[in-house]
Amino acid sequence: SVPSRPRTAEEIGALRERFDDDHHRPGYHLSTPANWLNDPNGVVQWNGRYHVFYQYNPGGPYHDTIHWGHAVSDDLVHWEDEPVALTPSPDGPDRDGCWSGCAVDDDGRATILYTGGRARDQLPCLATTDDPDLRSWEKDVDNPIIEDLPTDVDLLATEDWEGEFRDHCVWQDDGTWYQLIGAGLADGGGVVLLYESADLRDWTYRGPILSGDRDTPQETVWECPELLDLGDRQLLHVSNYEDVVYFLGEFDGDRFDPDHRDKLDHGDYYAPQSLRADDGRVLTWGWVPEARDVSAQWDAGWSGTMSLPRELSLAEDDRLRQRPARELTELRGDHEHHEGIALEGSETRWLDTESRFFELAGRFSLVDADALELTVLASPDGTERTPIRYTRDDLLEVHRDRSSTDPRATQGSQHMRVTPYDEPLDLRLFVDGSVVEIFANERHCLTSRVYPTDDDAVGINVSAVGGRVQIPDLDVWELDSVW
Ligand code: DQQ
Repeated sequence: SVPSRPRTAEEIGALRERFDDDHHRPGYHLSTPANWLNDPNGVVQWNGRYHVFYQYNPGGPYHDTIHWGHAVSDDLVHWEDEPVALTPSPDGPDRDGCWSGCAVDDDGRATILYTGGRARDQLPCLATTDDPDLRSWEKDVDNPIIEDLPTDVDLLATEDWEGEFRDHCVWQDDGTWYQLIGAGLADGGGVVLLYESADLRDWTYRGPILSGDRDTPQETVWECPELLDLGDRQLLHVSNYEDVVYFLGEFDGDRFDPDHRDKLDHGDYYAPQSLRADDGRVLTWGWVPEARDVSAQWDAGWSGTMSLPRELSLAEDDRLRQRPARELTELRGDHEHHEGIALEGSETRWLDTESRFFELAGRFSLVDADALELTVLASPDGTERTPIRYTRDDLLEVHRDRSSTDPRATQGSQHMRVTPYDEPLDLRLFVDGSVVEIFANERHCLTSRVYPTDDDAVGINVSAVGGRVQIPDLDVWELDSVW
């Protein structure tokens, strides 16, 4: 007999126990109780509580018939599983999936705009709730609320879709609602389209606010656009199938004029979404996909996790600042502290901490060395290890060739440039089961997935490469689980 699907928050939460012995499961990153997770959706602080919904397939660890999963937190650190919030309606325009969307406050009523998928259509849908816990949602009888693709722009049609047209960022300004939708253009290039409305239901198409380079293959579609007001400047980010690209610049109400472009994260990170907290902070989560093949995901029984919540703001030089949310220091447990570590030649120093669940914070200076290596998840004989290398060329590289002996784990290195900075390099690193999330100089992020097989792959060491290295401060804290 087929077991009935868990429905209450308790039943859903109980699914987690199945993975208690899985040392690749994140302990303090927001994750699904089981099965598949991708994009964060509808992130909002509502009645003081933080809600993160997410693309969820309760049927298995693969992307299909997407629902909206739901987790809630009082402190941004500890999370509770909630019942599934949105389920595809068999006769509805979201029959094949409730795809990504956002939540807004419509004069006291929580309202979601999301993409409904049915056959070759993907069109905007709306749902509302008066439930203070945001558990039960009512879909609008007039869904899809935008019934047709815009006609004065030629959108890319594919084998799967009438037009690549999805994902929503919605805000209100002076009584008018504005909406961004991600899309692809028929003659090439991703694009962000602007709509406006008086009531969140009747929408008028205004035009593209920014489009991508039509000759760059990975710019075919821009998914999950989001516009953030960072005070003096605005930030627009889009996910282009490979990376999350952000632009800093100015939005004049019609067009976005960018003057700086970079990636929000240089590793395994996609389709982020942000909320404006009651205290004014912009807090952002991104989907951290797996970097192992589908058979390994199937065996694991779960796939995907969220990044840590990140605080986004403008730095003094008007560039983007990204820091882990300050609340995360609550998780800090056993602590190891060092001052003035000096290493020479190819000297290696092992730390006392042995863990898969920790935060490391330090400052690192290449005195005359070519590089330094901070190695995590190292087995005692070094068979498995993940070196994070900081080089004289201002690169930070995560080397995954030795991270796992499992051939199903993705190998190869990931890297990012860590300028501008003031020496020494300031690093905060979070290791959580199979997640390595790095913040450099409170600006640049790289999130990586690694899957050591050895239960003893818990060592941490630092070493110099070809010269002297100084580490003025180094702290390691073991971190608790948040579920
Ligand atoms: N994921 C959703 C889409 C979005 C994509 C489907 C980005 O709405 O474009 O699960 O990862």
